[in-house]
Amino acid sequence: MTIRDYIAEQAQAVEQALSVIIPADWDIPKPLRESMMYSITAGGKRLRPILVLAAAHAASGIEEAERAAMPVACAIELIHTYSLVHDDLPAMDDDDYRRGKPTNHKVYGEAMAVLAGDALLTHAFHSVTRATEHELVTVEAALAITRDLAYYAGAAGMVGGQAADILGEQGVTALSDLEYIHLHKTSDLIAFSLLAGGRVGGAETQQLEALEAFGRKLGLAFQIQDDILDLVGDEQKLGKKTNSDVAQKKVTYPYLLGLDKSKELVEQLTSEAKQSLEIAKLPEPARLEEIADYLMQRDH
Ligand code: GRG
Repeated sequence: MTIRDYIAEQAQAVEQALSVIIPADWDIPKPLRESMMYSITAGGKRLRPILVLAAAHAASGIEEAERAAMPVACAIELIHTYSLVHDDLPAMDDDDYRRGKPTNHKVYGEAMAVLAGDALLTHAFHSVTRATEHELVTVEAALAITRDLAYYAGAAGMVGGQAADILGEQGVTALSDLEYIHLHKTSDLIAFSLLAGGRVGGAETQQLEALEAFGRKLGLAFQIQDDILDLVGDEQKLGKKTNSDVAQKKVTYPYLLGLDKSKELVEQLTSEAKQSLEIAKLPEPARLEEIADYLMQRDH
């Protein structure tokens, strides 16, 4: 199977799991449930959950580990989705479109969008606990994943990166400031995905460290590629407006380094990421390596 087909197949499995992630028998106000489901089912590449599944398989050498990892894969997509809903709010990036559709607050109003984001975030932790229903996932692994999720998605992770971004707006001039923002805002959820997949797959401590490093570098490469696509990408394919960074006077890698150097950096980071993966010596690392190459060449 080609990597494109693999990604498409895994994305479909994730979509299926997400479509029933909120229990049908929970008594939830209708607009809140609708607002949550609107963003959960709005599409997206499902990159982070696919990385969880691929890492679980790579670390265990067992395909069944993908099924065991699905609740954790859904959890990271719930966190990612909440972050997008909140990021699009007028108090933050004030965007009208996301994933090719009107943003959550444009459809359900600001208050419901805030609450839908809150509920998606909370539900992620519920989903992690359900991973223990599969015999491959120990309670210890689920506990470690819960702790990691709180760390990588929280104040020292993605939320911290977003705060640094807002605090530094237009004041960022050093590459190191920009790197801090990207490492936390983007890389942390990707690093978590690799780490969590590794935990489901029973990876050893050193393998977990190498997987985390793989994710961190891959995440940085992914974000720089995102900045590049904002300048030279296709609006149709991206599902959002291009040149938004320029319009918002955002300091990005292409702004600080130029387009060519930024492209070189994406290649360099991808290569470094793959070196970290090699160090992990996983039983079946091929798909993870292919995903790294695929992301470097992505156009959306
Ligand atoms: C509001 C706490 C809080 C955090 C917001 C996600 C985020 C942090 C901001 C969104 C803006 C942005 C460009 C963030 C960097 C991460 C990133 C590249 C998000 C887009 O991820 P994709 O491309 O999106 O995986 P899809 O739609 O494919 O899931």
